[in-house]
Amino acid sequence: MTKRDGATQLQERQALKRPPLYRVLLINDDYTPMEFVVYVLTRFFRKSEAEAQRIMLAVHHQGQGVAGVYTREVAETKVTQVIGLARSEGYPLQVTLEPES
Ligand code: TYC
Repeated sequence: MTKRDGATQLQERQALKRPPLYRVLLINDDYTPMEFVVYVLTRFFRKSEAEAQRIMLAVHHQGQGVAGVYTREVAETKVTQVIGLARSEGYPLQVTLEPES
């Protein structure tokens, strides 16, 4: 059997490796309406109404919570879109990324 060279072996390992994942975190504040946060969770993070309510209340009581887990580009796009919508409505909602592990 033909032995692959070092560069080819490296490419093969990287093709098998999972991409790094990032948590999108919602941060609590005193001004963003609960209804808006629930809407964001259903629209951008594809949560059911019940799950969105649960996550929103967890953030409200605990200060932050996970909206979803995605690859870097997808997570960054969601942060940009959610902050854009929040600001266009005049809300201070903060959304950030953190590496999953
Ligand atoms: N604390 C807000 C309120 O009482 C609701 C809220 C929840 C805001 C989650 C932001 O990420 C948030 N209206």
